[in-house]
Amino acid sequence: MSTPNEPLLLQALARKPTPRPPVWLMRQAGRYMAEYQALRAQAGGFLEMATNAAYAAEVTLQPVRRFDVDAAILFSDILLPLQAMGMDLRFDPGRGPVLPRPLRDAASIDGLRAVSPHKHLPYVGEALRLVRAELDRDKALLGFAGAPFTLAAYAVEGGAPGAGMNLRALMYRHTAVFENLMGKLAEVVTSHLRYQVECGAQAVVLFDTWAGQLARDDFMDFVAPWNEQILKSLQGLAPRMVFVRDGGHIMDDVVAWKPDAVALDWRIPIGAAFDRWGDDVAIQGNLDPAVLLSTPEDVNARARRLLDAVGGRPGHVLSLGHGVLKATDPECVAAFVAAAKEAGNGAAGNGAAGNG
Ligand code: 1CP
Repeated sequence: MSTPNEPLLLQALARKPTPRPPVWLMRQAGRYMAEYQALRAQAGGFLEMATNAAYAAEVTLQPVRRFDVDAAILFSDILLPLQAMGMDLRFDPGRGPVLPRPLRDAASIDGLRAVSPHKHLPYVGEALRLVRAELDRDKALLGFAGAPFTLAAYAVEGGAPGAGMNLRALMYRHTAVFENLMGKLAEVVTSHLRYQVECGAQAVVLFDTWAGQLARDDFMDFVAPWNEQILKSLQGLAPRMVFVRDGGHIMDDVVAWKPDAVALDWRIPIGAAFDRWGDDVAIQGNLDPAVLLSTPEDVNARARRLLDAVGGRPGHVLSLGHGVLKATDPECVAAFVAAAKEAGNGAAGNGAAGNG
């Protein structure tokens, strides 16, 4: 049942008809915003900002204030639970995450510690509470975690996974060790997501950015059971969204886990996605983030074309197919958000038949 203040995003995740599609962007807080850069400099770095609840809350709210998006996503990173498990983690400017002691053998994986989120990740819960206190009731607050395979990719490669061959070697040659790692990660991910819901997250996103690298058979053998288990254990607690980059070949299988929503990257035509999965799940996406390197006019036109392809079918969340790029002009983000806001005026989507 729809309640007056129920955030538009939550209505869409329940596939209720909405007056316009809700909109938010992956990595909506980030280096393309001057106010983010300023706060990051003040905090001393990314990790200092993410592990301090006051900074994390403030930066979470920055894009909501500036663009009036329909959701705030906790400012954090999927890799922080690896740090909580005992791994060294740093973020090098220009290079991204670095884990200088990657997991390559059974002993290092056995040595990972079990995580109690309220004890080892307390800044996450605190930041969520601070954000909720500031956030309008019609905005949704999102929590998230990396899925076990994606976390394993960073932990085993020691940073950005690239082709991910160390992980693949572990997976194929030392399958029991790989499974031990996946089991430990699945446990941490589950408790971390539960903790976020307890602290105010109204929906959760499971990011499996790197699982789309696998052939379908391997995805089914090595990835699917863990993700399905995590989703099942959260069923009824909060709506669950799954993102798999490069996942066109396994999206039928992802939908079969019965998540509440799937987030698509830009390679999957969204109209066809609604034809195929729109009765089963809500669908988020999926403009190529590189389009936001063009002009505000182009971005707005491309977003409207996307909305036309959806044709106002319920269960759509307008978003990008991956995170906002650092070189993005904030005016292009504003133009993207405007396309969703204008859709309610019959300009595109939600029952309007025209092509803009
Ligand atoms: O300021 C900086 O230099 C840090 C840049 C940055 C930011 C803004 C990193 C390092 N993480 C984040 C925030 C972040 N990461 C969020 C916050 C909420 C939001 O969306 O606004 C979220 C949800 C993530 C999730 C994340 N981190 C994923 C999954 C989703 C995705 O983008 O695929 C992944 C794979 C990461 C790893 C990571 N952390 C940071 C970087 C630059 C990366 C990617 C590195 C790589 O290419 O492998």
